[in-house]
Amino acid sequence: MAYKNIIVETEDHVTLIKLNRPDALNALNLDLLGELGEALAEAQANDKVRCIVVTGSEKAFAAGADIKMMAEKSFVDVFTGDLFTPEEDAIMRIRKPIIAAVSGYALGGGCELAMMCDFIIASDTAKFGQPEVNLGVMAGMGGTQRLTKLVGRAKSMDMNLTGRFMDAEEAERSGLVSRVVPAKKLMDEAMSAAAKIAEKSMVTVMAIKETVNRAEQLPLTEGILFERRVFHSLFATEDQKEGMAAFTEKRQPQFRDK
Ligand code: CO8
Repeated sequence: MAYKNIIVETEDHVTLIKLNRPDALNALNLDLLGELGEALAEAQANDKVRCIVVTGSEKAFAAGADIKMMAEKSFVDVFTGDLFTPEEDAIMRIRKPIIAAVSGYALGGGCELAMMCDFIIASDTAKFGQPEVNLGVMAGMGGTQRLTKLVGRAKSMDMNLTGRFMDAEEAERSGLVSRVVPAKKLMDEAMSAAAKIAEKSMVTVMAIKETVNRAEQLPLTEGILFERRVFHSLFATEDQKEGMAAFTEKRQPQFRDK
């Protein structure tokens, strides 16, 4: 598939999707988000792909939703057109793991897109923010919800109400990102994390993603029960037999996604 706003490469079981609107700091318009959704769906459908990495440029992961695209829209336009709902749904439907590799600005919809991924690896130049308040609007794709779950109410309120940016060090300390690495090492780190995931059983990996995501939705006892039942169900797989046999035989497991 030929894309205009993203660059997609698949190698060694990992699909790398690079947001590519350099003149607009990767601002998210409907064309870009549509292409992103298609590329993710292709990666989901391709049996060879075992992990996905989404990244931007050195200067910007994405500087937000495209302000120029939104500027003239009315309430009726965005409400009846359900702006960004199908695009968000397309991302959240993906069951394979998605890593966000963030360098530079991840603002507004850019920060929200990073948070829709399963975890964020940031370069030491990364800057996260929900500056929509400066535009007379507010976050619209998770910036008041996912961010609050990740960094807590105080920091989320601070970021959403003042529009201030959070640097990579604060983002790691606050639980928004899983690791921070020097800018030059960002892609190596993200691709090697993806390669590590790609070595595992895809059945197990997808079960883990689904179960961790339940933690945000369910009360603890229900979440623990869901986890226990999924754990039990993995004993129906050949990969469980292989993984445990490999451990006792002191060799590397050969998972077959069965
Ligand atoms: N939308 C459209 N164009 C943008 C955006 C954007 N969000 N951000 C940057 N650009 C464009 C600039 O207009 C400029 O283009 P041009 O040269 O044609 O004027 C080009 O990118 C380079 O930008 P700057 O010259 O401003 O670069 P600087 O290095 O001086 O500044 C900043 C970088 C600080 C990132 C600055 O560009 C900025 O503040 N950008 C806007 C950040 C922002 O407010 N983001 C929130 C947008 S609203 C939003 O995300 C709503 C989310 C809800 C739904 C999400 C769905 C995905």
